[in-house]
Amino acid sequence: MSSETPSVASVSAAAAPSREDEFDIVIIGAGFSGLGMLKRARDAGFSACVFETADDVGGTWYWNRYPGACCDSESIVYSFSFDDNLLDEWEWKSRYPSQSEVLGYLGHVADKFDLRRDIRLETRVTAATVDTDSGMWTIETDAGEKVTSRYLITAVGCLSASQLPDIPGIDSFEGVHHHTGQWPHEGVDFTGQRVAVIGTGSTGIQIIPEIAKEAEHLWVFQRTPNFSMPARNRPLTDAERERFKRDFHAIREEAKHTPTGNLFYLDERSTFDVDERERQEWFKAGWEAGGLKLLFAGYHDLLTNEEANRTAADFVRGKIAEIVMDPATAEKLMPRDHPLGTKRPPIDTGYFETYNRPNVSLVDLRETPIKEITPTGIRTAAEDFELDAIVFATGFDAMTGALSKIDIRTEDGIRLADKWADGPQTYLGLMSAGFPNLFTITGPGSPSVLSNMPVSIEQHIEFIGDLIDHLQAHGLTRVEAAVEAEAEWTEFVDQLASETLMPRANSWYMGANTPGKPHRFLPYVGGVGEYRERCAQIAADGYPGFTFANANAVAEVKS
Ligand code: NA7
Repeated sequence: MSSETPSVASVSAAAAPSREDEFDIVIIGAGFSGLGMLKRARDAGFSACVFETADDVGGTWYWNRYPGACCDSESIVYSFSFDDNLLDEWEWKSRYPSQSEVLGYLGHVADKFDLRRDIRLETRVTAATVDTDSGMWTIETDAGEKVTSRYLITAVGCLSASQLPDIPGIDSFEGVHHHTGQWPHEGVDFTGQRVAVIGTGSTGIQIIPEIAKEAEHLWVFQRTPNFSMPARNRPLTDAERERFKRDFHAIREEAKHTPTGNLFYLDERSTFDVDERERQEWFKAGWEAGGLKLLFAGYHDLLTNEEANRTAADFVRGKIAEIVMDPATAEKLMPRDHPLGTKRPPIDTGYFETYNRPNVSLVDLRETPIKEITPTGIRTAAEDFELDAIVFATGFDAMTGALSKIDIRTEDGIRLADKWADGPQTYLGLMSAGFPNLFTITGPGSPSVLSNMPVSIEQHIEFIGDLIDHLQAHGLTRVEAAVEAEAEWTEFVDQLASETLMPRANSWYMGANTPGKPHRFLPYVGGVGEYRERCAQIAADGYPGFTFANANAVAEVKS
């Protein structure tokens, strides 16, 4: 949008509230998505405002500052790609960036592009109501503000609504207790303390080795053992850093078209195309390379064929048996109730080795469930544990949790949360019928959490930005997902997932970790590259599946 073009809000405004109460675009959240979207909106000449609950930018990297917090995508692909200067001046230190490094990067992005002036920190959006005829949104905050906006874009993150477990007595504990997703800025000193960690997902697997170094004793309360693979994190060499800068665009272009947005390609061979010896060598090479290579650059049928999956799962179980010295503990740490990769696969630094420490014990909650939390500790079916601190690494209401915390509704009182009561319904994970001019960056039904997030986030930002430009260029102000397109997409997302092993686990991908949530596979398994091509084709074809209307919402047109 050129600077001469009147803003969409000024075109449609009936009364004339003060400028700061009326925007072309309101964005919720100032993490990767919100910062990138703000930059894109501003570059296109739109007035935009970001609301952010925290007192600084960073999103998930602001909140998850627990010891050991680290990204599990490699730094070379974990960044914005829209600005060459940004690329040139930023130096990633390690193969996988730590939480503080990513947070520093996002702060730098906000400063470099002067984004902060359009971000209202410490302000939670509580409600957003759309006039379905015009598509205009009214947004309310906990600061008592009320603003209007032509477009509302949620950039709330897929894993931001942290969840405490529903354990009796949880409020009675008198010691130190924190959820990893809301870690105190000043840190927590566990030196000489008796500590419990509940949860062995990606977060638990990162924090457990760190706490074990400080605590007098650490008890890990495990409900489901997890397949974890060594990250093999290390400092980047100068030569690597130089190569990354030199070849960045080619590398990024490549990542955009892979299944996961990382530099992984599935092997063309099936698991049983090769003999046992070759297969073992291949798994070993993946394990030694570190990260998720074994799975995402492995045989192409690992996530679709149960027997194939079992070969890789057996390999990882064998590694657990090799690393953990006590056979009984090793056995308890071996996942047997879900195929490899069907829960979010963690990568770790010394996770299984931690159980060889004399100050670490594993409590298997399948054998001895937690009965209650008491003022002094945790009571299981077998034992009382006296504790100074409890760490809840118990995860998030994933993909829909942060959205459902906002009262998103139409003026007629139809709530998005009610519409999604049996599972989210979206077109491309981007829009939901009945809620015009609302976009959900990395929403349910998009590749999102099955991918390297910045690659997926940038693709959504580009798609949404181009779609809004398209509206502007055609004198249109209202866009909505068509009901039929949404139904087809939702069905397609389900169908694709059902062709894989992914729905076999009680995972947060399935909503299974949140009491009362319907069990539906939430992200799109078709892959980042394939999804990108679909979206590009839809844009090239004039956006079939979306319906458009002009400024006065009189004539609905299909582009
Ligand atoms: P996850 O992956 O949801 O892991 C949460 C863990 O907490 C998992 O082991 C759960 O066991 C466990 N949990 C949850 N509730 C309970 C109760 N009530 N009792 C015992 N154990 C419980 O969250 P993370 O924070 O580790 O990771 C989330 C994502 O953030 C991660 O994948 C990255 O993408 C970043 P369960 O498996 O449900 O039996």
